[in-house]
Amino acid sequence: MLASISGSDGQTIVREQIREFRIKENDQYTLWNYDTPTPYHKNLYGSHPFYLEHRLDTGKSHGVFLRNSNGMDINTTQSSITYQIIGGIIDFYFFMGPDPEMVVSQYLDLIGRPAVPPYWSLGFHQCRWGYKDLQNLEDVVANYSKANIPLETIWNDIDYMDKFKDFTFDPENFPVEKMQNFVKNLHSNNQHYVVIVDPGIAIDKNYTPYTEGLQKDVFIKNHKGEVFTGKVWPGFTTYPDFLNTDTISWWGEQMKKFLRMVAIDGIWLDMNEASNFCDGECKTEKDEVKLSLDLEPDGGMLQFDPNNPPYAINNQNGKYPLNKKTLDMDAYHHVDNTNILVYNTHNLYGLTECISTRKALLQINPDQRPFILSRSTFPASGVYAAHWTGDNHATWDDIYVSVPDMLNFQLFGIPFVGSDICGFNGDTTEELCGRWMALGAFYPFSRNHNINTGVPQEAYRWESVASISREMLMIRYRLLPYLYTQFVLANKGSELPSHQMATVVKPLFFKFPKDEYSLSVDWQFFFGPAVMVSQVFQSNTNMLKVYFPPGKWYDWFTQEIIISTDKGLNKTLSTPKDKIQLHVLGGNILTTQAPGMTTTECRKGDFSLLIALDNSYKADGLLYLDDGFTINTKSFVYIQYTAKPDGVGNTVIHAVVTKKSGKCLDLQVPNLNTVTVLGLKNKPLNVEVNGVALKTDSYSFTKKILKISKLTISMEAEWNMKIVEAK
Ligand code: MIG
Repeated sequence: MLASISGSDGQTIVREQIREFRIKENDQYTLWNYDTPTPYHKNLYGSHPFYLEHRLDTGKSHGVFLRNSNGMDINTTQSSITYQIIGGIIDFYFFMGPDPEMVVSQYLDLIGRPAVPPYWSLGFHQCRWGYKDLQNLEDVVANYSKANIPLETIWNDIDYMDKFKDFTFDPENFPVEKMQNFVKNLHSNNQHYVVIVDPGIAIDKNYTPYTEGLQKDVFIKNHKGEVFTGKVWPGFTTYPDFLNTDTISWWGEQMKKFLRMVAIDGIWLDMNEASNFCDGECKTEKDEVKLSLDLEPDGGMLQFDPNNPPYAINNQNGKYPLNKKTLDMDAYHHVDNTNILVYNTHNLYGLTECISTRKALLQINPDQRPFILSRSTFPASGVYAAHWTGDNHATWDDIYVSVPDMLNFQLFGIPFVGSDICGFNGDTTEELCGRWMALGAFYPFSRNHNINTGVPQEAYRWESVASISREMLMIRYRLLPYLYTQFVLANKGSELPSHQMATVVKPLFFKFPKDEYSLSVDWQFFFGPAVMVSQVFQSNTNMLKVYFPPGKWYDWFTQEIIISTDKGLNKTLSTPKDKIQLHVLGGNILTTQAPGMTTTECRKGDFSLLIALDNSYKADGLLYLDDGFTINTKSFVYIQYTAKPDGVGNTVIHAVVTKKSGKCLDLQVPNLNTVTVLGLKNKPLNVEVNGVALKTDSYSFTKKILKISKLTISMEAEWNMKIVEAK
């Protein structure tokens, strides 16, 4: 998986999928989807043969995509990239940008633009492996509520299943009737429920997903034409052949029965690399430890052992056989009377499972945006699913790498991404978990999750963590209209030529393509176009060095101005455990909404505008509103805000509203109640809205902050505001 960022002129620096922001020189990147706890510099869950190169001398970027799903090694030198591919087609695409956001947008126009998430899925999620019974789930939900920390969604890992079988509930610990009731209660509190589904289907003649699947012939075959057998959580399993249309309809049927049983809101797809506890086929316990299989070359199709082709890609830095912890490469799919070897499709397994799952969910609820979270990804996965970065560790190193991870996936067209907050493997600590909850409040996908053997790490477990979680999640919730707008813009892309967006969070250099230092920063990021997030990634530290690219900045909490000159500014700021650094970049208009404990409640809050003027006293911003759940809705409100000097010393704010109405907007759109203007040149004398002067008690001007409140401006009609300033 390659993303990339480049250093000085012409020199290509790209980075690997995970843990590294830039591709290094004289290095090797192996693309082969693999299930392993996030390692350093090894092939991982997804493959993205795409890189972006940025050149500082011109401030311009371009992108290169090799559309190929086979295994490959990519080698870099100071001046070249060499692809060593073990099969498939060689189709190269070049994206000319010229700015980084445009490169990504052009790439997404080719592979498919990311889905707009359902609004609720932007809320905070709690998960863990080890919620062992319904009571356990109920306690977690109640504890969140008691602690006054917003919880939008409670998740179940494999614990809910009956003997780890897909589409079942354990009759003892998660009885269906009680689960129905539980989910009904969640829904009446505007909360949600998501469960894990693994691709492996248990081999058991009393299990209908298996027997129906056999009957419909939907499973991948081994080289002898028998159903391929591997081993995962439920024991021996088959693997659905998601390239086959019969499989897609069988999977859809299973999903339909499952969701009729319990009204689950979203599906979490794990183990879809596809992961296998055996190396290739295994039919007995003994096979499980076998390293490589004694394979016959496949009748004329390949003149070599497909698990060990003549060129060995550097699988797991050890040139492991291709079937290591996955299927045999001579297993095959059946597509339109043709057999297609897993050798060629391996990297597509997770993607095709997402496509089938999205199709299934859309058949069940045709008008509703599905929510799917996938571990394995390939170009286009973002069209169907969100992504979490897998099994990280509860370490200071891993909270840091979650930032470059998340930024990489913006380049891959899967902007809805986040890492397991507080860390998956190992025992988290109060201090780390607090820092992580604060950072994770600004992940596009915000979920706390850990392994069953780790210490419990829900946000309410420590008072200090509870308190920072409350505060930071409330900021996230306040910013939901702004966050949601970025997802819509990424989805619409070139439909909005003047605002062609592709990412939801951004590396600093996306906004400052000519600033040298910005290019090196992989520890800070932009949440949307305007809010820069910087967090401490060390134990026992109260001070944080924050880099400010050139411009006018405002502290989110104090609204104090920070001016950074042409060279940029490194400033050390006091950042104790109950704080994170958030700075608004001048030149932006942000729409916020009074927050509540759920996203549903948040949608009822009054709107506010935060107008952060730049050095030339200008700012702009976009807002998109719709019902938040209807797929491809034609009913929306789209607002373009501008603020600028009027030429005679006043500031004029203008909202241009495009409204497509229908009955989709689910509630009365609340009014705009408050406008805050930061960075005015002169003292305001009076404020007019649509030509009518406001009463003087409806605004205040202290510390150069103009706060206008008690407004009742409709979000659905054009308006303007004039701030008459002292000359
Ligand atoms: O073999 O379902 O990445 O999030 O908790 C481990 C149990 C399987 C790996 C996932 C992780 C999940 C775990 N799964």
